[in-house]
Amino acid sequence: MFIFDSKRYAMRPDLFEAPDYYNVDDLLSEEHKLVRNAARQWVKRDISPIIEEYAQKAAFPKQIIKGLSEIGAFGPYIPEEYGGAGLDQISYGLIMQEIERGDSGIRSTASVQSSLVMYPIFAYGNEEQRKKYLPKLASGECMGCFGLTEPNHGSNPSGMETKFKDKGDHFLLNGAKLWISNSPFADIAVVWAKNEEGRIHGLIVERGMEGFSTPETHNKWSLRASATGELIFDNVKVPKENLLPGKSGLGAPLGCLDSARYGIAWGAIGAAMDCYDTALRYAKERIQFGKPIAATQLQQKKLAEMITEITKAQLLAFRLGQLKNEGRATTAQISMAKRNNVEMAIQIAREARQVLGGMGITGEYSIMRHMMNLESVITYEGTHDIHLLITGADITGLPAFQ
Ligand code: TGC
Ligand code: FAD
Repeated sequence: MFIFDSKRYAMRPDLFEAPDYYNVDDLLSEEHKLVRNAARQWVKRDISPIIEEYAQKAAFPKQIIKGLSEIGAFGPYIPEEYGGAGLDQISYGLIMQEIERGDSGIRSTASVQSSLVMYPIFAYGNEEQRKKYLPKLASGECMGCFGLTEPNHGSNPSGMETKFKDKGDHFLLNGAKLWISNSPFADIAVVWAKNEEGRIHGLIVERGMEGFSTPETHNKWSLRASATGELIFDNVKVPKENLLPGKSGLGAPLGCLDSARYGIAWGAIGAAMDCYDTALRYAKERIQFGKPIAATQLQQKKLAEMITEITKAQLLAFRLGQLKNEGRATTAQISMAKRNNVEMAIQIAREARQVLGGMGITGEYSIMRHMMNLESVITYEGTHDIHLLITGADITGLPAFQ
C-alpha cells in the first residue's frame, strides 16, 4: 500500500507510456523515432528523478546541460558543421515534446538556446560569429539567453527603449530587459536594441562586459526549475563585431520567435501526454464506491476528451512540421498551433489534477507542476490573446493590435 510522505521531494517512479491513439508514429521516419526515443529515455533517467526537488527549491539543475547537448536539444536543426545536430523540424519538435514531458522549464532552456540564441547567430550572424559561438552553444559549454521583453514593452516589443550609440570603435548600450529565461547563468545574451535612427538590431553581449548585470527574478509559482532574470545595460561597451549584420527591424527577433513558438507547439503536447498518462493510470487504480474511478462515466468523459485533444494537437504539430520542413509554414500557422496546443495542455492539466483528487495537488505527481508551468507557457512567446490577434489579422487582413 502506498503511504503518502509529505516530506519527500521525489516524484513517484516514472511509468510514462506515450499515448498514440491515431498511430502518428506510423508517420515518423526511423530517424525521428530514434531521436525521440533517445530524448524520452534521457528524460526518464535524468529529469524525472530530480525535477520535483529542483522545482520545489526553485533552482535550475545545471548538471543536465551536458545531457541536453547529447540528445541534440541545443540546435537540433543547426547544420553539423556548426556543431548542431543537422536534424529536420519534426525531430526538433519531437525533442521539445519529450523534454517538456519532463518539465516545461527544462524545455525552455533548450528552446532559448536553440531558437533564440543559436538561430539568430546562424541566420543573421556572419561566418566569424557562427564559428565563434555556435559549436560552444551546441555543446553547452556556452549558454545563451534572448533579450526582447522590457519592463514597459511585452506584447508590443516595437516600443522598446533599450538603445545603442555608435561611439566610433564600439557601441554604447543602455537599457533593461525583463523576464529573460536563463539570464542568471547565461554566458552571452542576444539583445535587441534600437540604434540612433530607431532601427532594431541584434547585439551579442557577453557576461563580464562592464556595466552588464543579470539579477535573478525570484518568487515565481511557475517554471520554478528554470532560471529567469533581468538584463541591465549601464553604458555597456559592445565591440562592433558583436552586431548581427544579416537582418534588422522587428522582423529579426520575430523570425526567431517563429522557430521557438513552433517548438512550444510540440512541447505542450509532452506536458499534456504526461498529465493524461498519469490520470489514466491513477483512475484505473483508485477504488471508490467499490470500483475503479475509471469505471465511472464522469472520469471517462474527462479521459476521453483528453486523448481526443492530444490526438488533434499531435496531428496539428505533425502537419506544421511538414510545412516547416518545406519552408512553407507561416507565422500565423505557427501562432495557431502554439495557441491551440498550449491551451489544450493547460485544460488537460486542470482536468487531470481533478482526476487525482487531493493527491493531484502534491509533488508526488507531476500534474500540478505542469499546470503551473503552463501558466508561463501560455504567456511567453506571445500571449494567448496575441496569437488569437495574429490569426485574426491573417484571416481578415485587418490587424487589431492597437
Ligand atoms: P508588425 O507590423 O506586424 O511587424 C513588424 C515587422 O516584422 C515583420 N514580421 C515578421 N518577420 C519575420 N517573422 C515574423 N514572424 C514576423 N512577423 C512580423 C513584419 O512584416 C514587419 O516588417 P516590416 O518590414 O514591414 O517592418 O509588428 P507589430 O509591432 O504590429 O507587432 C505585431 C505583434 C504584436 C504580433 C508582435 O509584436 C508580437 O508577436 N508580439 C508578442 C511579443 C512576443 O512574442 N514576445 C516574446 C518574447 S521572447 C519570449 O517570450 C521567450 S520565452 C522562451 C522560453 O523560455 O521558452
Ligand atoms: P503585457 O504585454 O503587458 O500583456 C498583459 C495582458 O494584456 C495579456 O493578457 C495580454 O494578452 C494583453 N494584451 C496585450 N496587448 C493586447 C492587445 N493589443 N489586445 C488585447 N490584449 C492585449 N521575454 C524575452 O524577451 N526573453 C525571454 O527569455 C523570456 N522568458 C520568459 C520567461 C517567463 C517565465 C515569462 C513569464 C516571460 C518570459 N518572457 C521572455 C516575456 C514574455 O514574452 C512576456 O511576458 C509576454 O510577451 C507578455 O508580455 P507582458 O508580460 O509584458 O504582458
